Order: sequence, then C-alpha cells, then structure tokens
Amino acid sequence: MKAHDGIYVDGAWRPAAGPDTIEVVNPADEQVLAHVPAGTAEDVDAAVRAARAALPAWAATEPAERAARLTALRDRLAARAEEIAETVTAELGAPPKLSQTVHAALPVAVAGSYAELAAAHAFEERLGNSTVLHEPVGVVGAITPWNYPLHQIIAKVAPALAAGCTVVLKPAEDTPLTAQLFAEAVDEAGVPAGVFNLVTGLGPVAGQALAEHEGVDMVSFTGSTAVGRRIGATAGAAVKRVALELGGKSANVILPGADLSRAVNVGVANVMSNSGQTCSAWTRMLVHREDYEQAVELAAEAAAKYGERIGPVVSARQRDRVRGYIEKGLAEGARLVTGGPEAPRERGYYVRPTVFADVRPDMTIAQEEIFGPVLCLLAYEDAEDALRIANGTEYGLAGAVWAAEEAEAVAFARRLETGQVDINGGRFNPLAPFGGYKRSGVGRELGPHGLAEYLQTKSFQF
Ligand code: TXE
Repeated sequence: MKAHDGIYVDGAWRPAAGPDTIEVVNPADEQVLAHVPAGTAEDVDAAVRAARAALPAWAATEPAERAARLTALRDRLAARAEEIAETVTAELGAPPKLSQTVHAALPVAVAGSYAELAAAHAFEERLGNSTVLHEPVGVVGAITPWNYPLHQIIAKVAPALAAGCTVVLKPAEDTPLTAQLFAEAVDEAGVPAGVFNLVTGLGPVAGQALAEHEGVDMVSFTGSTAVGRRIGATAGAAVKRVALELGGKSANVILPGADLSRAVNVGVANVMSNSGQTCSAWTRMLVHREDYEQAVELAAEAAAKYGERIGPVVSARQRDRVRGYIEKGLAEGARLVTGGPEAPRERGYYVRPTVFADVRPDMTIAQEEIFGPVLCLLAYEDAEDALRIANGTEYGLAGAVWAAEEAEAVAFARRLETGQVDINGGRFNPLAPFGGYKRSGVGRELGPHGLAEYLQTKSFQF
C-alpha cells in the first residue's frame, strides 16, 4: 500500500531525523501493508517550531478565510472518500461498508460543520461595557487513537483550525496511513505551510515528546485512561490547556414497556459495530428482571448474526486484551450466551461476537472498558436500581434510554452521570457536544462546544 516515507512538516514531506520505522499491518490477514517513519523528539521539535512560526499569520486570518480552507478540506476529503475507506479497511480491518458510511463519510460532515461554525462564530462580542475577544489558544498537540482513524483526527484538527490554532498531529501507530492521506488533503486544501503538521511515531516516544513540548500550548488527547492521566498530569504541571477523551462503559437502559426487540437489536448493533472498538459503545445492557430472559435470547440471536460480518480488532495486542476479558468474565461466573474466547479463524485478529448474561455490577467485565465485541447484560429490579447500576462505574461518556414514552426516558436520562444519551434510538448529531463525565475525560468535542475548547478569551473594558 502507498505510504510516505517522511513526515509532513511546514507544508512539505521531509525525511524523519532517525532511521526507525513502524510496520503497518492489515489485521484481517496479518500482512505487512507499509512502513512509516517512527518520529522522534527531534521530529516533534521541528514540527512544533513550524507550527509556532505559522501561528501569528494564521491566528490573524479572517474567520471567512479559515472557513474557506475548511470547506476546501471537506471537499478534498469527499473527493478522496473511496481511497480513505480502502485505507481504513486495510489498516483497521473495518468492513468496507462501515469504512464508506462511517469512517470516510463522518469526517466530511465534521469538516463541513466547522467550515460553517468558523464563518458564523462570534469571535468578538459585547458584554455590558466590555468587548470580549475569543482568540486561538495557540499551538495544539493532537494525539489520536486508531479506532476511528480519520474521525478522531478531524474532531481535533477542524475545530483547532477554525479557532485559528496551528496543529502538530501524532496519530496512532496502528493507523498512520489514514493520517498521511489526511495530511495530503490538508495540503490540497491550500492550508498554509506550518498550520498543520504530521509526525508519525510511537506513543511513548513521539507522543510523549509532543505532550511535554514547551512550544505546545494545548494538548488534545484521545485514548486510554492510563495515558490520559499522564498527559493530564504533565499538562497540569506546565499549566497548559488540555482536552482528554478517554474510555467509557456506557449503559443501555431498557425501561419496562419499551420496544424490547428494537432496543436490544439496536443495542447489539451499537456494541458490535467497528468490532466493539468505540469508546461510546453501550457495552452494558440493563434490562428489568421480568424482561431479562427474553432480552438475553434476542441479544444472543442478534449477536450470532454478526459472526460472519464482523471485522477483526486492530492488532494482536488488542485481540489478546479482549480475549483476556472474556476469560475473566467466565472465571468470575458470568453466563456465556454466545461467542467466547476461542479464535474464530486461523488468520487475522478476529474475536467472536460475545454476549454475557448474569453479569453483576461489580464484575470486572461490568466495570472496565473491554474495547471489543463483548456485550454484558445486567438485570435490575426497579428504576432506582437501574440508575444505581448505570451510574456505578468510574466512566460517564455516553448511554441510551428506551421507554414507552419519550418523557419517561428523558426524566431517567437527566439523572445519568454521562455526557451523551440517545433517547429511544436517537440519531447521531455531529453538532452535539461529545465528551465525558467523571473519568471519561475533560472537555468536549464536535460542534460549537468543540470549537470553544480551542479558544481563550480576552476582554477590553470601556
Ligand atoms: O491506547 P493508547 P491503546 C482504550 C481502549 C483500549 C485501550 C488501549 O480501552 O483497549 O485504550 O488502547 C498515544 N504519551 N482506548 O493502547 O496507548 C498512542 O501512540 C503520549 C479508548 O491503543 O492510549 C496513540 O496515538 N502519547 C479510546 C494514543 O496515545 C501516548 C481509543 C492512544 O493510545 C503515550 C483508543 C504516551 N506515553 C483506546 N502512549 C477512546 N477513548 O476512544 C501512547 N500514546
């Protein structure tokens, strides 16, 4: 597969400082796809310098000019959607249809939304006898994961550019090819040199160098809670702006009287999609004791259907991690309804779609993020019990509530300690704020709330 053998800094592809490379592997067949540079602190430093040099001019552009560049970026991403989808399928293992309809399509919508927001946003407002300016935070270090390779990038880069910030991106080592395509699209969109820079590399090397760099004003990170805590601590010590999108263990609460079949089927699809590698996935299904066995049967049927269609998980490491959780669930006494830890195929990092019933709230599989195609069904006695279980994890990223009446679902959702709730199925909204309560993170992405993360305020009093 086509890959650049350099990093993208100051508007050009140039060789990395060191000789090391990262092997990019296709998780569906374990074949090596390409090699990309494993950037070092020296590469990160060059990229941050370029971003700093480009900052004053970019920060001073008219919002309309930034909107025009974002519109051009949206158009380039749309024009290259097929190539992007193929690349995501190759390096993440996502089924082609998912790559087309989600991995390639969603970033086009997000780029478009920020083109509009950049044009419409009030970067200056009057407040009593003050004028309040909303100015860019400065140079942004963006560190992204592999689960939605392009969406995670655009969800940081688009609002940063809309705000007038410049960016250095360190994408996940598992999916750097999509990031390279993104850099090409930025270049084609006419974004000035140095405004966006890409350094591929390993987390503890390039990622850490970026998070610690003195020339970076804000770090925006999406990934594991363990790394997020470290980045948060580093940023705190340096008194730097930080945004963290971390793990989740979201609850899908099915209240008595809801359309059980629909709630279970949509719930299973939500967990199995992208092989369960979605931080907002509704991995805990909470069902009233009276409906429980019927829900277990429906979930098993729905999950079994995924057997043929599901893609692999991203890496051997991730497969082993997920299998470890399935074994842990068995060891702790959960009832395996379908799936299990055995490998379903000889090649590729596949995990069988797995459903556990009789999961107790204190089990490891009900508390920790598994990040694979594994659904846990928990029974509850009444609404208060459901609420306690739903709120009973350290996470609070997303969730769902199903009820016969929308108002009943909304009343329940108001009491959930979580950032985003789908009511009776909901519908994805690229403008809605996305981010965590509790240990799921700090800050919000997408829409106007995502833009605000990259702005700081100044006021003049008259
Ligand atoms: O994450 P890492 P991993 C969760 C999910 C998954 C687990 C581990 O539960 O099973 O995390 O995944 C960079 N300094 N999520 O190991 O390591 C790394 O290079 C700076 C949830 O892949 O956190 C990559 O670019 N950066 C999640 C990014 O951090 C460092 C998405 C994420 O990798 C670094 C992914 C360091 N010391 C995983 N170490 C979500 N919230 O969507 C690593 N990185």
